[in-house]
Amino acid sequence: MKKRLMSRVMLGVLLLAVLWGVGSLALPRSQAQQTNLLLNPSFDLGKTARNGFDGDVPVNWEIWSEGGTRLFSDTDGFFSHVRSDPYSWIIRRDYERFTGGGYQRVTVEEGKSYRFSVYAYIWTCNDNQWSCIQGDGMGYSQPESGGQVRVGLDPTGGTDPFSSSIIWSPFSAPHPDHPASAKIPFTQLSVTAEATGTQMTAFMYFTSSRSMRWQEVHWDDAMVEATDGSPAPGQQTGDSVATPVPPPPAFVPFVVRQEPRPDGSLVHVVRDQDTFASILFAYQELGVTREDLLRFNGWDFPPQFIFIGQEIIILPAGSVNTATGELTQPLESITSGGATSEPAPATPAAPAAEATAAPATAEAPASTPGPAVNAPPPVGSLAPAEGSGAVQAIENFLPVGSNPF
Ligand SMILES: [Ca+2]
Repeated sequence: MKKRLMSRVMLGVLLLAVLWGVGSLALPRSQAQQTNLLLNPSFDLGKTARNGFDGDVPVNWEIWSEGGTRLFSDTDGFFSHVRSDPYSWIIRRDYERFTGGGYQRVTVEEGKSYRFSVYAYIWTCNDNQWSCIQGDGMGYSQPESGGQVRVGLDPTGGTDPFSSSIIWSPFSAPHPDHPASAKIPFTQLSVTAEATGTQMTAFMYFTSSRSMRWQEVHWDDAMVEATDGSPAPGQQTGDSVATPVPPPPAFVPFVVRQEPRPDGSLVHVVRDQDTFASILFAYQELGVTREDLLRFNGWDFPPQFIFIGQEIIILPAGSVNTATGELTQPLESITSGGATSEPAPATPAAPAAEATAAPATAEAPASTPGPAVNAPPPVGSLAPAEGSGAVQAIENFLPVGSNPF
């Protein structure tokens, strides 16, 4: 009798042990589903006003700006601006460069390592007809704003975005090109840090170096999770839904700046592997913008093809001191010399219908502002006319993220 009782007790203990085992096995799985320490990580759970800022801030998040600049903030539900429905977080300021972002503090275990990741894209533009409005069906963000983003973790749980204790990711400049009917691709940023106390703060950081008419950053799908300290996978890589990871800017062939001409103009003769963007980059230190290049050359948008030997006007005659290579007058006076493009006066602006195969070309010099320089050869149609054999077709838009800015 006693023996049987004992065996029943043993069986019960065994059963309990098994159940306990199953329970403890199941526990990590349920914990794994809750590893995101952030509240409202996808910015989808409502919004609230904040003093000193226009619009609303997603609940559970705080907004910051350098110098207390009054930024506009909101949840954005426009379909192409969202990575996870229904909203992303948009922070913007028009006509003025800014530095700002968001943050949230989370409770952590001291000494443990955590990873903060979030998706972002930047949209900065000056060109109301093309980049901002998608006039040719392909809008693009203009990286000449110097707009860039990074993410940080303050292991001490502080809330000052300028604190030296913050561990930052490298800067990234996700300025996408995208067709009007598609979602804009987001790029993931991440950073890992070890907690020095029981709280950590996750920061999103945007900054630009040049004012543009329209400048905004979108954030979506943030996460703070404990890690084992290994390097964060996917750091600085593109969204898997988007195009493959673009080559870093260093792979874009370097364009050598060319000497001014005797009339004080700067004209770039296209060489093998030059691209519109890399040419622009080569002269960027003079302050020349994408818009300037388009205007000086009578283009409405970057040419579909450029050709070896083609002359591209960087600055019109009289702009550059031929001895020193420096500007003879402030760039603003040069670029506004003939006609300003801002209020869309009598500048070219070809109707959208014409802007398909042959990108606004040879006729334009008549309305090209600024002093007339030796007119560049027309970009012409897609079929290269010269039979030199030295003709090189080059794409106008670099793949997402590969602009060398
Ligand atoms: Ca979302």
